[in-house]
Amino acid sequence: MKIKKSAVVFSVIVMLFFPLLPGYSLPYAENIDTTSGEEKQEKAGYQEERISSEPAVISMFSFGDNTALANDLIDAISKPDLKDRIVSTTYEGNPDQAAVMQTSLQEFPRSGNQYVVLSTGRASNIAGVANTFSSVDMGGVHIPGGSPDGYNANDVATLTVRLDLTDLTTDPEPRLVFRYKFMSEEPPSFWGSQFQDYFTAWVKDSEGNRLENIALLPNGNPFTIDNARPYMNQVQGTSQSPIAPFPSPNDVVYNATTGIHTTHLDLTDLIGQEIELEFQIGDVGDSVYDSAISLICISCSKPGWQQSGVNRY
Ligand SMILES: [Ca+2]
Ligand SMILES: [Ca+2]
Repeated sequence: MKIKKSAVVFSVIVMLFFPLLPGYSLPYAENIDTTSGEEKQEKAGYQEERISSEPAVISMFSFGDNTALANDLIDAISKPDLKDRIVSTTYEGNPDQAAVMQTSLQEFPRSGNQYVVLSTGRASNIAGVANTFSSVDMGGVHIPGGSPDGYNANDVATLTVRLDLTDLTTDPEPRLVFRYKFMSEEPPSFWGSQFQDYFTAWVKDSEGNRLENIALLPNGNPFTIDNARPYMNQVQGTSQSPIAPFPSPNDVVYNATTGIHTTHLDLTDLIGQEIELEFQIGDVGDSVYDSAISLICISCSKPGWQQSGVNRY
């Protein structure tokens, strides 16, 4: 079944990193982004046929206890001031969809020596060049209606850290910061399609209820294939045989990447409670063809990052 699916890969690279809280200097500048229905529908403009619309394996089961993996991932990207507040970590998904990386790719790691990749494919296989086509059905977690657009999500990888903010103070203003890059094999053929792979970072309350997605593009929209398009290299050709402009540096298998984005969350209103931060990546519409390599950058606490999301953060 996997073989019949001729099409596109996608993947997402998320580079996260958390400096945090007390003692953390507020933003200067740096950054930003420069590279720049559940029913299958053939849309005008498709340059290649995409045959599968459902994952080979619909799985909503757990992949078992991933506590050790979750701890490794969060530990790799957390600043000391964040580590002091960690209550617990969890990872849900195929374990091969997440990895701590040290190989220099896409300007990661930054000031530290490692970063984390969350992918809808195999996280350890992201290195390459844009015209390397790679796509994997990981038989991963399926979430009906799980994408920001309400489409079914497949090969979902979710990393969550629970933080204790009970003794946080307002001087200096407490902030949660992370940096990331979104990459995909979906462009260019599936821009304007239903294959809206996504990345979200939800702040959740102590009960685990989602409060707000704080991984937002500069215009305030969530990270999906179409939303991110204006912030990605405008790759040409097809998704399986892309042509320049490629991501710069051209060192991953993804056809298009955003620049590095930074989210700053003012924690003042959350003082006195425990919260969760949930990072999630998903394939949408199908789950094949991604040779996932997602990077998450961690552990470099470099103050002065200008936020690229909406101003309230
Ligand atoms: Ca996809
Ligand atoms: Ca996949």
